[in-house]
Amino acid sequence: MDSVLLNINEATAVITLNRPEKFNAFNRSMALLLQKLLDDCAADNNIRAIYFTGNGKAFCAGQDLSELTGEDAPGIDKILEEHYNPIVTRIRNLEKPVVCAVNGVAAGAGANIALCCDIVVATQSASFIQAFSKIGLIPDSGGTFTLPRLIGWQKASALMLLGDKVSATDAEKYGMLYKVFTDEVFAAESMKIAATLAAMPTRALAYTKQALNASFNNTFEAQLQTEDKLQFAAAGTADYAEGVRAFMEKRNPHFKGS
Ligand code: LHQ
Repeated sequence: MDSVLLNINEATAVITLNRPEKFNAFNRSMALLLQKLLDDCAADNNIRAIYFTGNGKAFCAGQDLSELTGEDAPGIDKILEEHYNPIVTRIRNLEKPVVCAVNGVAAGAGANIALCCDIVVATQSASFIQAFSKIGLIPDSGGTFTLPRLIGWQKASALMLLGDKVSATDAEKYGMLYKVFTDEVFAAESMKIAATLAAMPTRALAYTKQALNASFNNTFEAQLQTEDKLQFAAAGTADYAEGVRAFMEKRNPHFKGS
C-alpha cells in the first residue's frame, strides 16, 4: 500500500498520509511521494482545493525515528533540505487552498507541516506536540516561523522549549486552528470546507494566499503595492466577471477557477 494516497473527489484532491502503524511518521520515500503528489495537484487544473489528512489514530508523528539509526541513515542536513523544506514550501506556494484536517496527534515535523496549511481544522481528540526538544533537536519545517506568527512569541516559545502536548481545544483557543469538530462530525465538516473552497474563484484564492505569504515580511506600503498588483490580476479573471454578473442578476455565481 502506498505511504501517501491521492484520491480525487470532484474538484477536491484528498491527500492521506498512510503509514498508520507508524503514526504516519515520514520515511524518505514517503516524504518524496508527498512532494510528488503536491506537484500533481499543482499541475492538474481540475483540482481546485486540497484536503490533507492522516489515516488511523494519528495525523503524523514527524520524522520516522527508526530511519535515523540505520546504517544508511540520511544526514540531518539532507532530511531538512530534501524532505521537509520542499514539502512546506510546496504547500505555501501551491496556487490552491490546502485544508489540513488533523485527525489525531500531530508531532514534530507533522505538527509544523499541518500548521503551514491554509486552513487547519482538527478533531476534538487530536493534539499537537513540538516534540523536537524531547530528542535534542530544534523545531523545523518552518515551525519557528509559523507558530510565533499564529499564537505569539511567548506561547510559541514555551511550547517549543517544553514540548508540551496541546489539545485541539486549546490549540483553537490559542489561534493555531480555525475550528475543532467533535469526532463524530469531523470528517464530514472538514471535507465540507474543502468542497466549498473547490467551488470558489480559485485564482482569487491563490492571489489571497500570495498576499498573505508576502505580508509576513513586507512593510505596510509594500503590502499595499502587493495588494494592488494582485487585485489587478484577480480583476482580470473570468471568475471575477462571473462574480459581479451573478450579484447583479441576484443568482448564485458559477465559478470555473479561471
Ligand atoms: C513512531 C514515531 C516516530 C517512528 C510514533 N517514528 N515510530 C527533522 C530533522 C532531522 C531529523 C529528525 O527529524 C526531523 C523532524 C522531526 O519530526 S523530529 C521529531 C520526530 N518525532 C517525534 O519525536 C515524535 C515521537 N513520537 C511520540 O512522541 C509519540 O509516539 C506520539 C506523541 C506521537 C504519540 O504518542 P502515543 O499516542 O503514546 O503513541 P506511541 O508512542 O505508543 O506510538 C504509537 C506507535 O507509533 C508506536 O509503535 P509501536 O510499534 O510501539 O506500537 C511508536 O513507536 C510509533 N511511532 N512516533 N516519530
